[in-house]
Amino acid sequence: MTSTPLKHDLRSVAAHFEIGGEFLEAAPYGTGHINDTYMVNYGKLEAATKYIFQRINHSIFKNPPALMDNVARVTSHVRRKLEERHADQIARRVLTLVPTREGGTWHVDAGGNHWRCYLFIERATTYDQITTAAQAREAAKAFGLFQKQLADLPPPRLHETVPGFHHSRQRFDALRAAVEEDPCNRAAAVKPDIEFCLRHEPMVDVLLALQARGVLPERVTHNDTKLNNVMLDDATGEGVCVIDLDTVMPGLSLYDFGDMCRTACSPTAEDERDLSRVEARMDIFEALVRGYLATAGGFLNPAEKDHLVFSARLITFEIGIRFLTDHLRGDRYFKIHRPGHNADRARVQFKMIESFERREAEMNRAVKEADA
Ligand code: ADP
Ligand code: GN1
Ligand code: MG
Repeated sequence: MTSTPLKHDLRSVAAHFEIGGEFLEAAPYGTGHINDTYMVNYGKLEAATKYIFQRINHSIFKNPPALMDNVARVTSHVRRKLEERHADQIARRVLTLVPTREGGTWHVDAGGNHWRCYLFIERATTYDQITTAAQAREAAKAFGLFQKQLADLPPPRLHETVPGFHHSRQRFDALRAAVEEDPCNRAAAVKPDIEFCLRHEPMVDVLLALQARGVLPERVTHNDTKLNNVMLDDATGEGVCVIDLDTVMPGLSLYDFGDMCRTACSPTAEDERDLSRVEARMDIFEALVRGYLATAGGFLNPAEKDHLVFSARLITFEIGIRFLTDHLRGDRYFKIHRPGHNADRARVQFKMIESFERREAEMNRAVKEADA
């Protein structure tokens, strides 16, 4: 583990949680763009027990108690389902919140930061890029199963942890406002990217209009199904656990399917600088459709199935818009690791959209065949 001083004092945070044994060490973990995630080891080094600690990013999630209420309800519901069917290794199939010493699910430190702790899921890995169709199928199966497990979540409706999170019209309008204000004088340098967005504007209203007409139903969805939010079993490759539950809330099934395509279909990471490497892989798309329909096909309605291909373009567009907006606003939302990082990320999304557009007929065929 690293010896660089950490941004937070994990030893004192961890003391507030119901964990026995001796605190050994903590280190930053993962490549998420939003929260601060740490792996913390307890016990003896040769037989350490690992935990995941997370500081919830409260400038994005304005109501951490409501968010934690969602997470607790969702994880208990999924756990109950697993218990009912006598599933094996339940602690690896659903996130387990470790309680605080006061019996709550989060701790607020002196700086007003909200912390939570999960059991560490062993012998499984998250991938920023996937290499095989089997990985794509397993990931999509796991996200589809997650939607299915939550289809009968009892009321009340989950809290909207970020209002309008997938409201693509609002995301587009926010981009337009950022272009007009241009607070960091960056718009001129990304003119072709802005023009790309303006040309694609009509896309942003399509699913919202279908939802307003009652054609697409509201469901409980994950809303952030990028590939590194599902853990694949190291031994079997199975999509063993869906993680990063901060955005689980009411949404459209297509938001989840679209984001899987956005992150899995390109052979590159989402911030690749060599755009010639960015393209939509059809073997991966087919595997995503098959995996997703294997678990979600039973409850999706015909309109949802008819828009699977479109959702890949729309969600890729929406996230591209968000990266570009953040670049124009001075990188205040997504963590960046180099200048221009968000603009690079945006361009990968736009390149993917062009590739999805070229392959639309093939993609439609893949859905028809998988749904036959
Ligand atoms: P962010 O919202 O910042 O993306 P995540 O909840 O996705 O945060 O966590 C970041 C990374 O930490 C994940 O991609 C995963 O690799 C790892 N991780 C998160 N929770 C667990 C867990 N319970 N067990 C093992 N690894 C985890
Ligand atoms: C963020 O938290 P993380 O890194 O899994 C973002 C998603 C974006 C994604 C782009 C709460 O996901 O919406 O699609 O980055 N999460 C939030 O990589 O905004
Ligand atoms: Mg994540």
